[in-house]
Amino acid sequence: MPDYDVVTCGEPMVLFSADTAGPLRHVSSFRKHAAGAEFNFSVGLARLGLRPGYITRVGDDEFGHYILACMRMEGLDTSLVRVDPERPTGVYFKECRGLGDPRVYYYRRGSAASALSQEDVDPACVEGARLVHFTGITPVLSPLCRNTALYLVGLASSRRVPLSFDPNVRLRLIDRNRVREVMMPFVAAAELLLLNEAELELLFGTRDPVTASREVFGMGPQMLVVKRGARGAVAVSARTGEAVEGEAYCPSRFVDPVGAGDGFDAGFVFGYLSGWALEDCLRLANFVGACATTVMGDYEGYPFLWELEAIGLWPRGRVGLTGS
Ligand code: KDG
Repeated sequence: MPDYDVVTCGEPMVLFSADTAGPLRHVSSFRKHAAGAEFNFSVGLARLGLRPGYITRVGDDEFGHYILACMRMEGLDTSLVRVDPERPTGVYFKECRGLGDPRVYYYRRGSAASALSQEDVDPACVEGARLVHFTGITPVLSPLCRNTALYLVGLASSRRVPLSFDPNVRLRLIDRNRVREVMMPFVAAAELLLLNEAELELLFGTRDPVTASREVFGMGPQMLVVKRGARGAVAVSARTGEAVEGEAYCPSRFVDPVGAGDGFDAGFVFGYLSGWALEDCLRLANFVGACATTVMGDYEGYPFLWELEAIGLWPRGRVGLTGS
């Protein structure tokens, strides 16, 4: 098994994005992509030169093989992926109404990934890893997935591998009233908590990062990062108590916001693990997030390391984990 820098676990899906705007009942052509929060995050890291380990399951169907092919194309290792002969690969559709965020329709109940179990997790995969990353999507896929997620969190903690967590609340998958109960064990286990303002309010009753940070730091995390979309992001560190703001990066073309949050997480985690200053972590995170919005797919727009160097986004005098 290769050594991974970051290990994550979640459901990849085939995404069909509508080619034309309007309710899906009137859309007759779609574009096929691969997607899934942890899948996107893994691609974001791999494009920056890290080695993510992505634990998942796909069906032994055309879509499962498509996901595997996309992983290989992005340089992701596939040895932690199980192919399930019985259950199908999950699918989701993206509708574009031009009325705020696109609407999504999931066809994932009973999917191969919803049966992710402890047997799918080789404990050796976290040996030597620098971080385990989770989103709150995995624990709400099924009770089995929730246990698997908790098992992986336990493995990380017993091996002193820090955890980053993004609740990524999907109200189509979880009742608003259950969000706190399901997410808090992951929040408490995390060193790094990344979330948007709506999630901050759901979990901590405020949209203000500094106010929330008091409760957050009391629970365990050492770093709170709040994503504010077009208003950039704020990071608060428990060590200094200081809030550092990072401006949003304004792309010259905006197509679709889905995937921006996962790209942001990948950019921030990359800088964090490289020991960069918070300003630089936020700058990279905002940039990767912005790149996601320039295309219809979730991750295809994420930047490659050489592009960051070419446009001078690489912090002066800093090296990344890869030493490039
Ligand atoms: O963050 C992007 C994800 O929302 C998308 O890829 C689909 O994983 C997904 C989900 O569960 O919503």
